[in-house]
Amino acid sequence: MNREELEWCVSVPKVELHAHLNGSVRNSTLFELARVLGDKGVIVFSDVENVIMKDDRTLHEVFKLFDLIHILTTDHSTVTRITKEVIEDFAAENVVYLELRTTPKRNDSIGMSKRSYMDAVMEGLRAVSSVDVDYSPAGLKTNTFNGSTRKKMYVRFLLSIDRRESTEAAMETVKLALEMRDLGVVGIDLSGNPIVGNWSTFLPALKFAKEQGLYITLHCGEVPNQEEIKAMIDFLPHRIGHACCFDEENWRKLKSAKIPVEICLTSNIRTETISSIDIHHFVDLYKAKHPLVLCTDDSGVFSTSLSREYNLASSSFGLGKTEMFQLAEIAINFIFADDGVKTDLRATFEEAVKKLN
Ligand code: 6MZ
Repeated sequence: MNREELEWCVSVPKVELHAHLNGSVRNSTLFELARVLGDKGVIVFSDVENVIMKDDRTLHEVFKLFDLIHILTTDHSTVTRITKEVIEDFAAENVVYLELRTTPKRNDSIGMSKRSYMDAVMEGLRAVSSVDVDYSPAGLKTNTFNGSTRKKMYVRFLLSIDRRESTEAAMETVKLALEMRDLGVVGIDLSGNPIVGNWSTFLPALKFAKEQGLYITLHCGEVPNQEEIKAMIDFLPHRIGHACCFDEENWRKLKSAKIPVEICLTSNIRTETISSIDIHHFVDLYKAKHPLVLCTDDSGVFSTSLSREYNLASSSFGLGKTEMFQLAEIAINFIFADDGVKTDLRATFEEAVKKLN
């Protein structure tokens, strides 16, 4: 990776639309948490170390890792800590708008409800100190201190439904999202192990969410389940993630429906969902001018960053700086925030282009 080019990618303002909170935790934090639980005898530290340090994981192994990460990050104060760190990490590489997604978790043994999990997330957001964070749709809620001249970043939340969940649990998440709209929750994501669960289980909750005006993004086509992919496109979500294993017919449907695609290059290669970067569908979608946005997915688990994803796209697909900048800027069109935020972000990019030229 060319250092100068990577630095340029860092300096470009960026929009991150597909980042899972627990997948974006720093390795150093995971080790620290594992050491504490190891000392308490809850886990065996060396087992955790081996799993975290492993570089290539199949999609199946990734979900085993998430179960492990969830053991490490399980209590309220840790959820608060990782949220603060993850937002600050994105801010440090010039992400000016972040849609962070996470699965609200209920854990009766420690008195955690989906709501209290999200409250811990919100506390982490408010604790961010390296940038001013605007997280309210009305622009009223920020962590700004009087007279601050710090950089500003927008953060919005998507609540994820895990494919292991029941219809009732999915509905509870949607209701929570509606309850937390004033706190920056803008939509719902469907994620989790793609070979688990059925589309029909989640459909009632997703339909309700859409009717209530929440935005929807779906993990779609991480495995070649063409029937589910078709049903998902017919649902007309506002965006989809991945779109790796589409057959010709679904590919055609996606393109004609013009549903924006969140592209996660490193994730797709590491999980072997796509066998090699030169055959990645980014190229086809980009050439077809299909709406797409580069994202990290799980920057911790896949040891990447949004700047690295831009750098990878540039080096793999031969895109120059003008194209890369346009790719970053066009992502504004696909965010789930209001027009005021879009206008402000466009101004940020206009300022940046003057400095970069
Ligand atoms: C599907 C994924 C994912 O919600 O606990 N998740 N779901 N495909 C992927 N591609 C690799 N990467 C992450 O963050 C972790 C959760 O996000 C989903 C999984 O449900 C995982 O447990 P949160 O913050």
